[in-house]
Amino acid sequence: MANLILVSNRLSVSVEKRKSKLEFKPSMGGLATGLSSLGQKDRILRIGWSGLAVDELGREDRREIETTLKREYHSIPVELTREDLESFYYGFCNNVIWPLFHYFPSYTTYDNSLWESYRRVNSIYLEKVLEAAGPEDMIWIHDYQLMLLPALIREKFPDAQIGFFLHIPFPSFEVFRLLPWRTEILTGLLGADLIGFHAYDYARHFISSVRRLLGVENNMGYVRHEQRLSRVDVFPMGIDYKKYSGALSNSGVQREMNSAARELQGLKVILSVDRLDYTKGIPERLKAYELLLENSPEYREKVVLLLIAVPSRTRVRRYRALKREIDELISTINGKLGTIGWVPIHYFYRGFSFERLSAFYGLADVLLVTPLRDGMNLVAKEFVATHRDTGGVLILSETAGSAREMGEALLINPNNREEIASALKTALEMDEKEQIERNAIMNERLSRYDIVAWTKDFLNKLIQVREVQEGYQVKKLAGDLKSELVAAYRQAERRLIILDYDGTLVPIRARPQDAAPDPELVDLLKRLAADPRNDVVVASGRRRGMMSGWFGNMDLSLIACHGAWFKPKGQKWQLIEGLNNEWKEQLLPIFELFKDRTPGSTVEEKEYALAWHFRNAEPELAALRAGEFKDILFSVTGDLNLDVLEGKKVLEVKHVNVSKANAASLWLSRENWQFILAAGDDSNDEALFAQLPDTAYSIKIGIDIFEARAYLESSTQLRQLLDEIVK
Ligand code: ADQ
Repeated sequence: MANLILVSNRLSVSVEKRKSKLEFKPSMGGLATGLSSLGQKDRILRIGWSGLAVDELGREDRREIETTLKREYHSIPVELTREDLESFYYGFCNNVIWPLFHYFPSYTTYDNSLWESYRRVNSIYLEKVLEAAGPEDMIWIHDYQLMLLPALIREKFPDAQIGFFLHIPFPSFEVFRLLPWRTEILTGLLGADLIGFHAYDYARHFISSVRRLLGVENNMGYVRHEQRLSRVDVFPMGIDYKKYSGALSNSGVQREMNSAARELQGLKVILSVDRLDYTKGIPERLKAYELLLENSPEYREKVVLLLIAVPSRTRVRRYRALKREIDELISTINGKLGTIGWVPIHYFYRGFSFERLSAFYGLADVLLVTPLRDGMNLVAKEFVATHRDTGGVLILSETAGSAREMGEALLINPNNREEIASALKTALEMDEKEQIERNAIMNERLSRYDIVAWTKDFLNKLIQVREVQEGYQVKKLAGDLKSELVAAYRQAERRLIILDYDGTLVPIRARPQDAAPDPELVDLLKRLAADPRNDVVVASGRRRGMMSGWFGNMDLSLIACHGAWFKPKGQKWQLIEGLNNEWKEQLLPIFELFKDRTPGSTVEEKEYALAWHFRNAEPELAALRAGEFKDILFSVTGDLNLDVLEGKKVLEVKHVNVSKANAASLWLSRENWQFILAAGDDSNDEALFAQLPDTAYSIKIGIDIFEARAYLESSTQLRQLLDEIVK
């Protein structure tokens, strides 16, 4: 097995210096549990920052850190200076990406020097990866601090298996586009074979940004960029389920619970646990609690809010300001509503051990999780797992990733104070049986897709992507298959060559009239046609007039209008039998309607077909309308002997007898060809490929092949092939 290399901003062990002595503090986070389930411990290596600025350490300390981390924790430290941390971590990561990706554009600073630092530090991580990894290793990169790293590694190790997981939301295109360095970030991420997100919406936003900014389409979650296939998929992170679901029977947890319960004196407990961050909606939560106590005085002296905030990013001004705001709000509420025997809010500004935190989970009647945005939120999952067999109500913001999997929680809009207050009331009064039922359903889900399943799922998908990529590699027209084709061509006395035009012999253009054959193509076709053993058919959806204009003076056969018209070489145009046009009158108004509703799209009336082109329309809108239009077309064309054809950014309706496959069959049945080659780029061509004999060479331009025997990546590659055989 190759090694698995895990790269993240921080290592799972953090190093601190106390009284000139180094202390190593491993944190058993969820991911560590997931990885330990894989076994193969000594094949897993971690790369990340240790927690200390390298320029604030002596040479001895640096050496000790490096050797201890390597020996005891299988970890390699990335050395960052104080300046790197200021501009990269506090600067770009936490003042640019973090606020923007959590929909706080007004908190975002667009400073080019911070971006330069982000690029530089990603390269420092790259150096460590190159020192530690071999070209065949599996590399799993975590989170928003390292979004350029996948492409940087790819450049050095083209064959490495690289996975990337984003732990925070990926924002909608309208927000992401604000970033001056948006294209570089997308390109950086697309260096990975697999890009994972917590929720479907984040994956959708990423794909939409890739489409709009790089012009790259996705096909069932696969994105092709610079001849590489990457997969985009959803992996909602799970928790260490065994640990939390068994917490209440853990003796350490029980001890903590007993001592805390004594102090709480029978009050109903509302719990709130987060890092102190503006995305978590803590002030809004406090105000909602205040509203509950004001509107429903009967809860005074009956409930208590335990607010746990873990210090976070305390060097950033905004976080210090938020801390002041929270401190003040708590004193105001406690001062206004408290009594001698009762403090409404107990506030803890520190981290807790697993035992203490689980004791709070276990004691709480309600967990109040109201982030304004949160990639996932594991606290919500940990609480529900702790209450596997007991009551306890989760109130959860609908803008947290975990809300997608926890529909049995009381879901709230975190900006709606009244709604949160009323959810609190519902929670405090909810029948215990109902609480247990809701928790049981959520527990079933949490137990199935826990951190172990999550880790395995991600790594398995990473392996699968490789298989899909290799599958495509096999089907690429290269190596033996290509030599076989060239040899077969040379030996054959009678050859049939059927070539689609747009997207096959020339690249697709925004305006169809711009795609006239260039002198090189004219020369190539003439040379092919000049060999008396060849019958070269150019088969297109274009009109007869245009085809005659472009190719009339060459010794070619032609098929026009997707097969409505055909012209064997040296003869006149002929019409396929059994066509009629009566249906057009009925369908034209629907085509016009969709043209008007989709700015930038056009309707083309052909002799025996109608086409709606949406290449120049706004892509999202066009995709939406195309779906709608297809539905309508399929329902109205069913009994009219019509076919709906989906091309590249075009929907076309034509009589069933009009098809390239149908027209080409006239050539196929005419004689016993010793060599057949057909090339095309869309589903229309695939229908033609399907009816060719097995010995024929059918070539799709583009990787989305179904019937074709092989593919080439571009019209340039096809032209090179034709040039080679005709030489
Ligand atoms: P966070 O923003 O840190 O993580 P979250 O998912 O809630 O948020 O994880 C917090 C973790 O810290 C939990 O496992 C919890 O047990 C622990 N924790 C919280 N308070 C604690 C305390 N007082 N003492 C000790 N431990 C405490 C980012 C994203 C999230 C995403 C995670 C994982 O912002 O959206 O869910 O990564 O991908």
